[in-house]
Amino acid sequence: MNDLNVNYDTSIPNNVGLADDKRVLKALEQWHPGYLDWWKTMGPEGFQESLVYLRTAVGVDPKGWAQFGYVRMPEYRWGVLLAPQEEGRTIAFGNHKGEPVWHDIPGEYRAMLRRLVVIQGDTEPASVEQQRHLGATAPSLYDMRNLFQINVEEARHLWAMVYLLQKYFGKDGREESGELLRRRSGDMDKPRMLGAFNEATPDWLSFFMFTYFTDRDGKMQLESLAQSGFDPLSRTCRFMLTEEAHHMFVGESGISRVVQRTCEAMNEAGITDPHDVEAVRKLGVVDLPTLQKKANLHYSLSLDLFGSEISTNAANAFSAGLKGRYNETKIDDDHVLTDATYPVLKLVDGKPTLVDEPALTAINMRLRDDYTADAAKGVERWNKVIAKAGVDFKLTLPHVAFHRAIGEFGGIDAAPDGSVVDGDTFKQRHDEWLPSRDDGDYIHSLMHPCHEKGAYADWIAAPKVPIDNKPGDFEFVQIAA
Ligand code: BYC
Ligand code: FE
Ligand code: FE
Repeated sequence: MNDLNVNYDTSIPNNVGLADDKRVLKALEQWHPGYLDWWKTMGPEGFQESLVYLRTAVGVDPKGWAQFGYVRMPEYRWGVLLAPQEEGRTIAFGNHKGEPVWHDIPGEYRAMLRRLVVIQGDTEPASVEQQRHLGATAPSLYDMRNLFQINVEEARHLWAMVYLLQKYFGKDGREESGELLRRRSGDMDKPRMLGAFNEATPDWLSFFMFTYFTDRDGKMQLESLAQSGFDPLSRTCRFMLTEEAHHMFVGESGISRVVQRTCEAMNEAGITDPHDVEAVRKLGVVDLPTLQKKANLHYSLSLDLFGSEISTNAANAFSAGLKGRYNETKIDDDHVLTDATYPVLKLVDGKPTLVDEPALTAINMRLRDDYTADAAKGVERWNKVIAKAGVDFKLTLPHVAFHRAIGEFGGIDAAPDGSVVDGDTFKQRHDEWLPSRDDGDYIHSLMHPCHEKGAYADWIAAPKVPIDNKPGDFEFVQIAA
């Protein structure tokens, strides 16, 4: 079978030869009804009967894998898609560097791999649960389509991890696949595994910030797992990354459109002080200081997803050849890191200070640094929109010590500039640094649905880049009565 094409003849579309792999096909078919149940109860609220203009993967060739068409979400063909196998691929890092990649689970690393796959799998349905209420307040049909596209793809990412669990982890894998459908974002008793995935996504600003900042953690983690010596994991992550690009685009362009609309409204009204929040809010747009606070929140929550700066888990996964660094093969070093060091930001005498640490245990720190550099680029593009409009304001990323729950700065309070403050000061200034209840109420007041073809809510500009070359007034969702 040509693994560039997806086989749609089996009940589960795939390019992994499921038709000839009866055991795994059966296991997935048994898991499927529970999955659909989850989708119907925890997936997008409403709109399940609506026709959504979605892309579906028909191949894994980066040049032409997508086909667009109207689909009812529960009928979306979730499938198992792996990037094509690379002949002769070898492990690029760690103690097995240079050895051929594994096509089956290396027994000694089974537990470590299972943990990585389960954590990755857990985030995917969590994000769908977090976003399930947003359809009702979509600022346009275009935005609603993007939301649902992301939701079906995150759900497909769950399939991707469940395939690995079912194929390679036997009974444990079956149990973990069931648990992935049982945990719930934000649930007191059965929460999702990582912090950020139990937070609310209460409005569309949070949605855009989440897809910009948190999906970008997804990108970095998937890039690291794409380096894996366990080839099926590497191949599945490589295909997931092609979908991830759109998620981050939705976030970046979403915020950019909000910024643009705000600046336009300010200019039309002759408001020159972006900090005059009251005046800007009278225009029915999102004031830039509130946008900054939303960014502070979602960036800091996302930083926690990198784990502790110093981590033996990360060192072990690296040495085992299971999880590499971002762009591992392009890094100019020995890829084993026995003697190398890496500068880690630590709290020294009450101040964040760079300290050289063994590079092996600093793998999480390095990935977080790469993430920050990547995240900063979009912020610069937002600032260009602001500058072009002649508004005197700059969005910034807060210091990594700000508002952290995990790692070196988890136990302290810091201001957005990284200076350590006492708990009372943090409480007093909380509403300057993070979205306040008042900010939440105001944003909530803007969240009215805009479901007419080609129309956009007043607080967001129309998009510049179309989807599938369709014009802005295309009926991206045919809403069922
Ligand atoms: N919340 O050694 P440590 C995505 C736990 S997003 C709660 O410092 P390690 C997506 C940790 O589990 C990408 N707990 O960290 C985005 C450990 O507990 P145990 C998801 C946390 O293991 C948008 C203990 O603290 N993929 O795809 O080096 C929409 C000590 O851990 C947190 C992955 O994350 C936290 N934030 O690194 C949809 C990749 N952080 O085991 C999808 C797989 C740490 O001692 N996961 N802990 O009980 C990993 O590579 C690693 O597990 C982590 C943590 C990077 C998450
Ligand atoms: Fe994902
Ligand atoms: Fe994503």
